[in-house]
Amino acid sequence: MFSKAILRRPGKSMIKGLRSSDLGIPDYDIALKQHDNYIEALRLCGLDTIVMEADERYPDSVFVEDTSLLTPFCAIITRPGAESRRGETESIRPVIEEYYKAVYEITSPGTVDAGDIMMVGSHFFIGSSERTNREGAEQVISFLEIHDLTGSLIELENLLHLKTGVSYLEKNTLLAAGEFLKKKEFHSFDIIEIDPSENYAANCIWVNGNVIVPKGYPLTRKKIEAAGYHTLTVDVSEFRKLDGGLSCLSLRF
Ligand code: CIR
Repeated sequence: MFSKAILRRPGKSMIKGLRSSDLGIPDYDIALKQHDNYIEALRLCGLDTIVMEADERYPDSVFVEDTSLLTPFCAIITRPGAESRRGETESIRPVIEEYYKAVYEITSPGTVDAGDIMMVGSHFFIGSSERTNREGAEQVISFLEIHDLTGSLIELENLLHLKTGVSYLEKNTLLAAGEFLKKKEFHSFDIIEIDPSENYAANCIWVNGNVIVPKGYPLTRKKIEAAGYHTLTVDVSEFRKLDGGLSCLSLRF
């Protein structure tokens, strides 16, 4: 169970955020409303929300998930793979230090975006991607092992981050799309398969028995409900334009 979430408000500079799609530039006012609704959904799931002010220096800083990995026993501040995002970690550190005694940090030449890390109980799957390199992943694993946690690497073929295509919904259940449907590492899980027309919805978040699903993906929502979960939906269309999903917008712990 989670009790808290850390978030950062989107800044006006988000319109200059990194993006690989042709979905257009996000509308800042709509993004703010969507962010309000996202915070509300987390609260409805029982979380206390710690909301940092926007940081206009970093257009992608609303995607706070990438800046740290929060586990039950320790926190790891990352070293984001994109040069333009490196400075985002500086202001997250004091917030995390309020809640964690054991805080580690990834150092050069390691790079890690925590959107590449999926927690499954005491094991952490780490996507090896354009943002997360082997050196960074090995540093993560060595910090986890200090606390009797484990980690393993998983190669990504096409996606930005591991959790762009797979989400753990507890109860040994994965929500998975595309390249993750056939990964040998995931054979022992019950898999809820994402219809290719709804690939974006592979990034959902489990929060205390509920699953938050992006608005506009009815097939996925139905499948998750059929698997016995209560769902909530939040529209995150403006964050999608920057390749961001539901998980990227908070650090839940
Ligand atoms: C980026 O390219 O870094 C941002 N525009 C999107 C980050 C999304 N984060 C995530 O999937 N964990």
